[in-house]
Amino acid sequence: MSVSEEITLNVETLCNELNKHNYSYYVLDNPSIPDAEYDRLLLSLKKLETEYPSLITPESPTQRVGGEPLAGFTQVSHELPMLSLDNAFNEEDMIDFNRRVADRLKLADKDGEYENVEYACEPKLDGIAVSLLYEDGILIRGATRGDGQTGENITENVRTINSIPLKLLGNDFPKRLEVRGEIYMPKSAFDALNTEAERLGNKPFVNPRNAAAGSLRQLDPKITASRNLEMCCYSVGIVEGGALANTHETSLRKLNGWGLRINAEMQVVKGIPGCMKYYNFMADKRNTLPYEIDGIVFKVNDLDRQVRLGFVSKAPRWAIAHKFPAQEELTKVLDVDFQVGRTGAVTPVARLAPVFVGGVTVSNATLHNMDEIKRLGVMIGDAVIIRRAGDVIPQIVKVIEEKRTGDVKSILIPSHCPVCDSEVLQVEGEAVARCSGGLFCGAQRKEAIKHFASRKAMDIDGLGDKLVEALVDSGDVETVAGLFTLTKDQVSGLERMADKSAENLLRSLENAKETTLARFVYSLGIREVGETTARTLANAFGSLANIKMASVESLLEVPDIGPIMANHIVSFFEQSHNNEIIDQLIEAGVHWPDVEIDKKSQALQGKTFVITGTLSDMTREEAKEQLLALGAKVSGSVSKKTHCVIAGEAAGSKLKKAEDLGIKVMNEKGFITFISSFAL
Ligand code: 5U1
Repeated sequence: MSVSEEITLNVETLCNELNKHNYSYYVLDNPSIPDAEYDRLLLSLKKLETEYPSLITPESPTQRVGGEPLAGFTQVSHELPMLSLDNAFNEEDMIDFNRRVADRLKLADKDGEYENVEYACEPKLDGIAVSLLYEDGILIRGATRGDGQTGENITENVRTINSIPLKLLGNDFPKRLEVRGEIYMPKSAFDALNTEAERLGNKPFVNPRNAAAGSLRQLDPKITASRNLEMCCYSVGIVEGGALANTHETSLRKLNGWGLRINAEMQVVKGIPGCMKYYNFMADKRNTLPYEIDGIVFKVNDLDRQVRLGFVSKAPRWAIAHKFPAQEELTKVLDVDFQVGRTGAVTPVARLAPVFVGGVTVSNATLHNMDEIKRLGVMIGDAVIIRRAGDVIPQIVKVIEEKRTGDVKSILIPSHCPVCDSEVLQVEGEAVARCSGGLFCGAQRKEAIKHFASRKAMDIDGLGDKLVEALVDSGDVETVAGLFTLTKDQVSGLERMADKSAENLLRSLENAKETTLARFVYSLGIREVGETTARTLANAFGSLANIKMASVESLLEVPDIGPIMANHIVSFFEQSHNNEIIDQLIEAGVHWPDVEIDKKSQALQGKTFVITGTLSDMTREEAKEQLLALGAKVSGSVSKKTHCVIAGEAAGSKLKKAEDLGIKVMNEKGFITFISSFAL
């Protein structure tokens, strides 16, 4: 049956329209239509293609995942070698690099001063380098870098990556265009993949880079398709039958216009001062980015200059990667101790041979629980890779089994608490083992008091961890209520406690007596009840008496409270010793106003806000309090789920992301007006 021109046109129009929406969604992070509408268009295209299979083209959005798994990967010979980068590890290396560039370009004036060379800079993604070849705008081949000369043909797999266009947009692209960049796994996709691996009892991936590599080297493209990989382009190889631009930056912007993703953090700076400023800025931002980076790449921006500089060995003279301090290092497990937490959880902690990682010297790493020890297969004496990213506590990510000698020891959970000698129990179905000593256990008592005194709980100024430990060890304080019967003599009798500090502590204790219901509930340390849940409980029930009386059923009616939490809350208030301590606290003068249960506390229920930049009339914490009081959620990062961003002075990437995603933005003045409207 010959297909009418009208139908052919319909199919073409649908393909083009869907490809444009893909671009808005996956490359620009700025969806142009609702998901449901996209699905409807895709369905229409699928229907037409099923009816008229001759109209199916390889670049149709229905054709991202092909047919059968491959038998193996064929080799690809790169027409132009895929270069690697030289590394710089400090400012001195960067100064040397800049001097080499300036000398070769003969930029020094008669006094030997250099002009400030323009550099394009962007994060160095921790992924897999790949090449994409487009002919007449159609993706015809994807290949790994391999050794730079020969890589593997991974066309079927790259086709499944949504941020890689199967067909370029527009019509001013070169006839043959080879685009190079990094395929990577975003942190969120990595976390989801490992959570699923754990659920299925499979071995998790060590880091997003390994996960991306493993996902790309799948013979079955359907598996690659399920891994949520992304691609970011950073250079070109073959350019025939058309031109790019005069600078690296504008060339990348052209690629972006043709539908390819480039890094939103790219900037052009001048000289080493500009490079170092950018490097430090990104080092601070590194852990908030949605992907892993291991340094910054600086490239001479002027493309003529790049040609004049050329390359040596396998690396260009016009580019350098300034690496961040490694976040993973090799070390040895010297021993394992067991710590007892506030809820009695007995946590194994690895004592490590000290190692410099992520910018600090690390000698301990939590092992979480016995399941984690089993999962890692770690033993005392093992060589391990440890990872410390930002402020996250160091983790052991992998045991290097090849380095294991005969001299290793198994890690066994103690049968009795290392602090109070009570039995350690493992509750069926729970990964955590717990000391059964309850408040009899000195460790649990100390942790409960530290939590009670902490800033988001009763906020007792001057009552730090060391002081709590001293007060419990001396026997002056046994429970949180005991804090309020402390005398000046007792406090000043402690080692290194001056009279003045003792007076200050007693004053802080007096001040802390005036609190809020939410803080008080949080300070009790009920399992699973964090700061936000405590606030939710206070807003939903209004008084401590109501919370105490609440049944599991009524708790379950409160948003965000699930069955586990509800059971913990009910059983906490069923225990007479908890009620005795609450009574003692109230008797000692701890008090709070009840909360009026009204619609106000639910006004922003289900809405997520992000606060960014500097506010002048209030702190960000105060703005957060106001939003939480109205039932809103306050998040640290902007996503498609964010309802509104409150942007103060000098708001940066979060504001930009909100604007890119089309999310509502309020300045501080607007926010004050908005919040005041709920006070009526
Ligand atoms: N951001 C970025 N990563 N990266 C890696 N740019 C960049 N350039 C590279 C490599 C290997 O090579 C250039 C020589 C094109």
